[in-house]
Amino acid sequence: MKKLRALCINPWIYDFSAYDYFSKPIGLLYVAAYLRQRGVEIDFIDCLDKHHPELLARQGRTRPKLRKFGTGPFHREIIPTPPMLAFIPRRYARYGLPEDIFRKELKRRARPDVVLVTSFMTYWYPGPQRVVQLVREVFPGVPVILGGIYATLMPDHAREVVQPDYIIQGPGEIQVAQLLADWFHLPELKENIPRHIDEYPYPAFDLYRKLDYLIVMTSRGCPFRCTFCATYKIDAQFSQRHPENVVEEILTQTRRLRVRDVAFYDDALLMQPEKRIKPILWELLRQRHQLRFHTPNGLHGRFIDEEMAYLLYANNFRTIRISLESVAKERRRDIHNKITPGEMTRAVYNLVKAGYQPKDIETYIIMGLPTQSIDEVVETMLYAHSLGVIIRLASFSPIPGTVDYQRAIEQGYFPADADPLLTNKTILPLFRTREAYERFHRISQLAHMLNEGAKRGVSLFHPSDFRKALKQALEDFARELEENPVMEATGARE
Ligand code: B12
Ligand code: SF4
Repeated sequence: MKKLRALCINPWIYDFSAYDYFSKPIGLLYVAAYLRQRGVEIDFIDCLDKHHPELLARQGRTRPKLRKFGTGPFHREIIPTPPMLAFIPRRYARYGLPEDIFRKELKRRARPDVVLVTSFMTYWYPGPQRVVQLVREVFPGVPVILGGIYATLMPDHAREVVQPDYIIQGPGEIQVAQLLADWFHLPELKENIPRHIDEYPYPAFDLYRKLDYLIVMTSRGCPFRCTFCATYKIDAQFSQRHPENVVEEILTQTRRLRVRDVAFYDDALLMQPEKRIKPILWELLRQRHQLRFHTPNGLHGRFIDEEMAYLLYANNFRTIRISLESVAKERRRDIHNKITPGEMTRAVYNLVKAGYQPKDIETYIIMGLPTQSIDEVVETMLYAHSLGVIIRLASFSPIPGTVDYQRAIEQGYFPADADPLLTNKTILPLFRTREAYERFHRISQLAHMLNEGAKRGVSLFHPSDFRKALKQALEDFARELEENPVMEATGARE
């Protein structure tokens, strides 16, 4: 019997900036592995593949530019900025393979039975939109299914703008298999439905010709409900895998795929530590591996006790990011007190005791929330800096269905029918002015200065001096703008 052939595609990123910081479409790779296990023939194009031979040839390179731990820049092509984003003095680009290489990739394939396209950030929808257009040109009549985060959060928008034949919201493995079973009369695709995430096959990272790092998930979803976060809309349940299964995946996949770096994508990696992550880390330690681990998504610092800190250090966790978000009391209520300043201090203390230097630890601080003052952001930055850790400012991106999205609309910050492009984190979506962009840009510069100090083990400012300096800088800037409006129109910045 002829096998069903599915072509899986990870689209380009359209944005002001993008960097391969442990970025892989693990959701699509889970779906691909699940279908493959049930007999579907899988083909794969990743528009963000940095190792594509033709791309490398064009760049005159034999290997992509790689920085630390396999991360590195994507290939970039400047494109016209969408008019609604024109007030941002930066260049807009498509990141990933040049379009003609992607087109060739499509053309050199036999016609698939179905095309599966994933999606990530809501404001990256031009990526899936363009992919679907090109797929339709090359394979007219082949059904296209869109899944992933944008499709889940904004299905109506996706239906209208991307126009796939079908949209799947939420976890895709079982849903897509059932759909294909019905479309192609393949009842076997509906058999052996897993009841737990441990029963899913490992994501199909082997579809890459070359891999620089592996992504692993020990859980799906998150038990918290922070007001700015959409995780509960993407995967309503919080489920964790069995520790043995996770260790087995890490060891076999890294060996098979020859990678040394492993990043976790979990939203709540440290949750229920005694039952989950600690047994995983003890077992990994016992295996005397040579791996390096990374947690680009923020960790819950509350769970970093002495034992956890020891296990992270001993297992060679090289990227440690803790979500602090804000030290303001009322904000902490919104994030369900997932960490208090005291707990953050204790986490850093334990990590340093285990062997890290404060500068090895990074912390996420959120900015640009509805009603959030600059003072709140600065206070939080100063607090983090006083611990000697590196500040990572995360600008708020309003996500449909979240409390903060609703608040932003009700308080008049954001139009209810806004184009998702206006949720781009770079533009400070609630303000959407060049002036707000410049103001926050200054705060980012200050964070950069503090970080330069922290990297040298120096606390750059005494808090009260710093506060004064910051206020002065902002006032000076506002005055300059008033006195010299020409500034507004100049200085296109990268
Ligand atoms: C890991 C992660 C990151 C990583 C990077 C990941 C990457 N690929 O580049 C890091 C930490 C760097 C990151 C950064 C940011 N992130 Co982030 N991130 C996530 C996270 C935690 C996991 C995504 C993921 O891979 N999940 C795992 C897989 C298994 O799930 P999945 O992709 O949903 O796939 C399933 C289904 O969707 C479906 N599916 C997927 N594809 C397909 C395709 C088909 C055909 C089908 C049928 C089904 C299907 O099946 C899959 C398996 O069940 C999500 C939260 C979440 N829980 O989703 C936030 C999330 C995507 N991030 C978010 C945000 C806000 C950000 C930042 C803007 C934060 C900031 N302010 O700086 C930055 C922006 C980064 C940038 N480059 O611009 C938001 C999205 C906002 C938006 N507007 O869309 C999310 C939803 C979190 C939130 N706050 O609610 N992020
Ligand atoms: S803890 Fe993190 S993943 Fe969980 S709801 Fe809050 S922000 Fe989202």
